[in-house]
Amino acid sequence: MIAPGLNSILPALTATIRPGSIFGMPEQASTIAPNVDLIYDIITWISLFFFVLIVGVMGYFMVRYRRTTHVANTSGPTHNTPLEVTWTVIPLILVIAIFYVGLQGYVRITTPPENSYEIQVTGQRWFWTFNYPNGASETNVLHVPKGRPVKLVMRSDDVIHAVFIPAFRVKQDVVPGRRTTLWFEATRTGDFDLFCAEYCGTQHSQMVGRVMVYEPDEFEVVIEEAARWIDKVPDEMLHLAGTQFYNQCASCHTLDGSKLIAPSFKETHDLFVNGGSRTLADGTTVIVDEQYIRHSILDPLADVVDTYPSSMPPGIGTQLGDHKVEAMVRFIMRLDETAPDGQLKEVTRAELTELGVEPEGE
Ligand code: HEC
Ligand SMILES: [Cu+2]
Repeated sequence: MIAPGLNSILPALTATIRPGSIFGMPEQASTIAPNVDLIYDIITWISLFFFVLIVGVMGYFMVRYRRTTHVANTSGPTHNTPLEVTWTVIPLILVIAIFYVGLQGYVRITTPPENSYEIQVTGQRWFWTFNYPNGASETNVLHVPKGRPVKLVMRSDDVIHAVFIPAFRVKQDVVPGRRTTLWFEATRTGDFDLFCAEYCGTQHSQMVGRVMVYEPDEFEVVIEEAARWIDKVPDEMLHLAGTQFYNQCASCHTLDGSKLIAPSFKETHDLFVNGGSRTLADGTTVIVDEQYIRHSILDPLADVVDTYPSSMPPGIGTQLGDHKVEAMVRFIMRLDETAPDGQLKEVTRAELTELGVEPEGE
């Protein structure tokens, strides 16, 4: 009777026991992921086993020893040495085993291999910047090679953030005034989620990125391209290149005139076009010209617009570098082209580097 039932249950059970698929874990895409899942599964199974055992026995005793008229009321046993030794020693062995496996995993997760590829990560409200050894800088997109250890060296420019890549089973706080590291080795190419896992303000839930994993040779190409594409944009297209960096400003500056914590770029643009001026926090007035816009990006703490907080990240201009700052200045000056009707114009990097080239034979 029992055998056929077991025959169908067991394969189903072993299929779910396979690390990664049980208890709703996401796909496994790093070398550490199977180990993390294994220890998680083991602990959960042990917990489930004892939960069923203890609650089952409790339920049984409740019924078996319920208060009836036929049972004599005697005082219960006070002591049982073999039983007490058993329920102490078995959990002790289990807990020591879990600690041992957990410690091993912890040491592995916190010790990046010597030959790791290093990427600098900056967390800011509310986006991620990834800087590569070759000078490439990407916002919210982390490119990594498959099959090579990658070490993230992370810092925050404002509050505490945390990098969390579920498919890699890694998570690490990013703390102001401190450098934290995190490493992983991706085992599959593809495109995975990256979340900020520390509540960091009103738009915390928007602070999401992607991890793109490539074959090593493809990675080299992608990263070269990421470092050089802006230099290939023809001068007359530079304002459109700004569309690629606007996501670094989007949490504070809108394009359609609505107010977040900073003036909308539409407002700045309109002032620029009409030769308008701004009253600053120190009471002085300044014409909104190209110079003013550039200065506002390069030195956010100077020229603070009246009634606004001076909360623009001070390092943002340095991080962008001259070429991209120039792109942003023109992006704002020509907002009617870069964001017509308050909608960011959709252009790809490939288009930007080819748009300016005259079609051959015409
Ligand atoms: C964390 C919020 C925040 C981010 C991100 C941010 N800014 Fe600002 N920005 C402000 C605030 C607040 C002001 C107004 C106070 C001041 O002038 O410093 C401002 C002012 C400005 C001004 C002057 C606008 C005017 O109308 O006078 C410019 C230009 C500007 N920012 C450009 C940028 C660019 C370009 C980016 C992205 C690369 C950016 N900002 C990212 C908060 C931000
Ligand atoms: Cu965050």
